[in-house]
Amino acid sequence: MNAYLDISPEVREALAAGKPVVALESTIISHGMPYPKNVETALLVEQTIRENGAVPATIAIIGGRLKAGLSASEIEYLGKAGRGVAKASRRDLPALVARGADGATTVTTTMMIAHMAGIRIFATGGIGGVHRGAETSMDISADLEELAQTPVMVVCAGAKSILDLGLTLEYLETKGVPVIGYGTEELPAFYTRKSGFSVDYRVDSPEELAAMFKAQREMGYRGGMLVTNPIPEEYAMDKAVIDAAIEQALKEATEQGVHGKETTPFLLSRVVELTGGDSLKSNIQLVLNNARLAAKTAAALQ
Ligand code: PSU
Ligand code: MN
Repeated sequence: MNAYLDISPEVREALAAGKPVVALESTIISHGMPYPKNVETALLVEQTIRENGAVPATIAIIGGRLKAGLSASEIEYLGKAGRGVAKASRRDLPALVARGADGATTVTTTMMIAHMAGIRIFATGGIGGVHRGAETSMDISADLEELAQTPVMVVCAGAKSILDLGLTLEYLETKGVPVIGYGTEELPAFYTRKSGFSVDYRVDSPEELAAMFKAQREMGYRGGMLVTNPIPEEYAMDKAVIDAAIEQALKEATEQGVHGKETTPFLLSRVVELTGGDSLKSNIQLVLNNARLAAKTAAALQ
């Protein structure tokens, strides 16, 4: 057992009993949505996981401890602190742990800690990827490398077009990460159901997702699997509206010289502001939709 890891009693019992468990990230709470909607959403996502037959394990770093399974007051704390909590990627864990600090886990570190705890499925909103202009900035999210090396299934709503979606798919192909479309042949673009890019395989049931993941594991693959689940039609945004907000946010980021780990949180919060909260409603609904699919797939895997 990892000396730095705390698994909550509920999650520990579920894992020991072979019950389905779904991991959830905390960067989406501290950096991805404004308070108090972030806390309400995080708790609603946990409830949705339970209603669909699995146990939620929200992941974060608190006081230097790697946590799998948070209490409601820990979620409230992370949501209220917002951007005051460090965004923790793979390179940050040694410093945060040694210093006894707090950290909001990204897709990367949530996969790492889920795997340490023995959790195989993780639901979130969107993943990081290859940024637009990466051919000069070299800004490529560590999420892609983590998918290549950590055996966790990540259920998301695709990726936002703040990224270069074509290059993101090329990178995943090079790294051998299967990209699955749930009920679609097309990669969803987070706020919208379509991106113009194809996924590798279309799957139409949680059972088939579980079978693919099981085959990947039993063949001894090192890496994970990316499941992209389109936002429900009724909550999808108008493509022209969201594209305009993203272009504006990208322009401001360039003008203000935003770079490094600040780029993604800056773009996400500007898009929310520029769409006057509409994008936040879509964001919440797509996360709930992913939580349902992840819980059913975790149950199918047991
Ligand atoms: N994309 C989203 N919502 C998010 C993130 C990305 O649509 O909340 C967060 C996730 O935690 C993801 C991280 O792992 O941002 C990626 O950051 P970066 O691009 O700096 O790797
Ligand atoms: Mn980056």
